[in-house]
Amino acid sequence: MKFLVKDMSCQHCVRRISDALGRLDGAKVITIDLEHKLLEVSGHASADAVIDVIKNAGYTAETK
Ligand SMILES: [Cu+2]
Repeated sequence: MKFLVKDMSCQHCVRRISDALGRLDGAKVITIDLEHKLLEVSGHASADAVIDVIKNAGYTAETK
């Protein structure tokens, strides 16, 4: 699954988002492309669950 996280702007954001997703069952971060604000996640977690976790971490994600 790929997501666009428009407000991910620095390594601090990357860290926060990957930490938050690390606590979501069934989600594994494959890549975080800070330059293009893209996030790739694998696993059985739903896109909605991933978006929720990112939202709770203080960011806005949409499927890409
Ligand atoms: Cu940041």
